[in-house]
Amino acid sequence: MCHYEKAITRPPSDTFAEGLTHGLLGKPDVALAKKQHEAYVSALRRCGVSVTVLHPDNDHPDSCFTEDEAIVTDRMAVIPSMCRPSRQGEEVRMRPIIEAFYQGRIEEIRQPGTLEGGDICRDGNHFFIGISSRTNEEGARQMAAIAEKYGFTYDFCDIRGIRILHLTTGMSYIGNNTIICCPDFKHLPAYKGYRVIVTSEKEAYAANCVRMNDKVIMPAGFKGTERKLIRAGFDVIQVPMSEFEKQDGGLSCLSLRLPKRI
Ligand code: CIR
Repeated sequence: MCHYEKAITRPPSDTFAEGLTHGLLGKPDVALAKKQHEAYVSALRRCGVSVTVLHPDNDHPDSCFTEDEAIVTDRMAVIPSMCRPSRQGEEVRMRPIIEAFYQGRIEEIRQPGTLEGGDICRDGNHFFIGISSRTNEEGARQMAAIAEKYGFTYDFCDIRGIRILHLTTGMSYIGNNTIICCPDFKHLPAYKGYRVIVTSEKEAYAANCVRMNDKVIMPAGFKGTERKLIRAGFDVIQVPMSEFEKQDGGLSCLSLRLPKRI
């Protein structure tokens, strides 16, 4: 499991409630979202990570979901090609921040490819590349070629037809050869050889969590999943996520996590 040293986050802006959402959970409370974001940053710091907190971006209501704005590894970073018009431009603002860390080792996904960072999950040397309503086949192919160029392996995970936004909405790699996923993802062929923890349908939201050094950060309020993680030997920290869930965002979506040795 790689060690993480830094994370990049951006708090929700005053326009947060205008972001994209399926809308079934109601309007988010922006003030509460800002508080929950502070708790999230504290949780990352508790894991020994130095956290950069960027200025909120009122022009992009979904810009607190920084995971979608870049793919960062120990070898290179990839600037994605955002699919939805209201999110286009977020990756442009993130680029110089990433460039400061990667000094030239930057690749990009080009149109007609689309790819959002939330469709990328990584286990060390191996990428799971989601093909979804946001990441098209061309974007996924470009990402696979970049992965190979830097010595990574990959599997495609086609989640079209499953009503889940991004790959990481429904799965996380949490170290110790273990994947946690929602019931809809439990038969993905790419999971062969992994230990798989499946959440209940009711707790599907908790399949999005983050392994940060020796801890797993998960959303608060999912008792069954918490028990499963503890039983599997993980040390769990919980963070309230209700206002981000209303905007279809999971816990991993709120940060870019930079491994040591970049
Ligand atoms: C969107 O629909 O783009 C945002 N409201 C939520 C993005 C969540 N990001 C993620 O799953 N990686």
